[in-house]
Amino acid sequence: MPEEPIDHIDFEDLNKRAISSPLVNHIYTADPSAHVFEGRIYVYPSHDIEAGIPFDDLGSHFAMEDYHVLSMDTPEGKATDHGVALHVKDVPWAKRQMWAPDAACKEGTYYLYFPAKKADNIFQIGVATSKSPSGPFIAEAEPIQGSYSIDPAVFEDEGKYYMYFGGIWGGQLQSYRNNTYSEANEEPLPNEVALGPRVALLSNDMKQFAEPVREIVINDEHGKPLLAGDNERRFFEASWMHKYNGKYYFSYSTGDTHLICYAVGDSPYGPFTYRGVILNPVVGWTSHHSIMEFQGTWYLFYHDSSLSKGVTHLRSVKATPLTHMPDGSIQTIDPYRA
Ligand code: FUB
Repeated sequence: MPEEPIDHIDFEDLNKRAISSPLVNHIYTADPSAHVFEGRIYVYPSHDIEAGIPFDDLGSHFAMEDYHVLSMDTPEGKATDHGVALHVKDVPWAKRQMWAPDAACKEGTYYLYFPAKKADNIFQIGVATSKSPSGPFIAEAEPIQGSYSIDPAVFEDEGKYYMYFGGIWGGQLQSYRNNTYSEANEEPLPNEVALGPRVALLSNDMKQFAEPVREIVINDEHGKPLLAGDNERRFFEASWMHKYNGKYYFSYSTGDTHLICYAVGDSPYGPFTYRGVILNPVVGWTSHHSIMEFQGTWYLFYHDSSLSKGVTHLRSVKATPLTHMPDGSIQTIDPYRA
């Protein structure tokens, strides 16, 4: 993930034009996964730090070591930082890079899902549990069997829990075909079908996959799968799922074109049809979000690098209302006013 040139940005002006402010400014936070638990909003973000690791296209400078949980009464309310919820040193299998997490609740237990690199530098996804939505969380000794890549997002539908995941480039998804890793595997050519995000039903105990991982298909308006060279629409990372009016909305980041897009389908497994852009580019290379309903209003949680004046790996989590239009489309959000 390359650093973008930032010397042309007037941050004082940009912050005046920003449609929302960071939820917290005493730490850097990113990749917000927002949920309503016990009547309160809980946000599970990455905790960005300056680890002094040089930039590269694999995102090695995203060298996060722990997670903090934030909570608030309302999306506009003051956020409480509940402190360290899980540290990499307390995860037996993980060595580095605690990237975008998510959380779920089942029968009074809270599950924190997170990707991290193992000693062999390969990402897997782990789970940790707590009796409180704010943690602290206790990690399982091993990662989820059959998991790979990054950015888990867990979605509950009719009593079943599905995990969506995957990310190309630094997220390593391009190394997998049919759920098997090989360094020889590469991103498809521009005229070939793009790699799809992955999904698997979770087991009853929420700690394993209950079925083989499936690849999700995202089609264009003609029912043809999006191509790898369609950088403005193809999946890159940051899966999220929400349900609206009986339809399944799969949203994601396009990575190198910096958009949050969405695609709509009739099943949690897809296929999904591309529908448009939810969030235009933010300051910073990455874009990552979640979508949540609170007291009848829908919200987009997202991040940008405005607080750090454009440092791509020092981001801040924000929230803004999101509008579903009568035709089922989502109104595109500009993170900064003109
Ligand atoms: O925060 C590290 C990585 O950056 C996330 O896993 C990606 O989604 C991107 O936001």
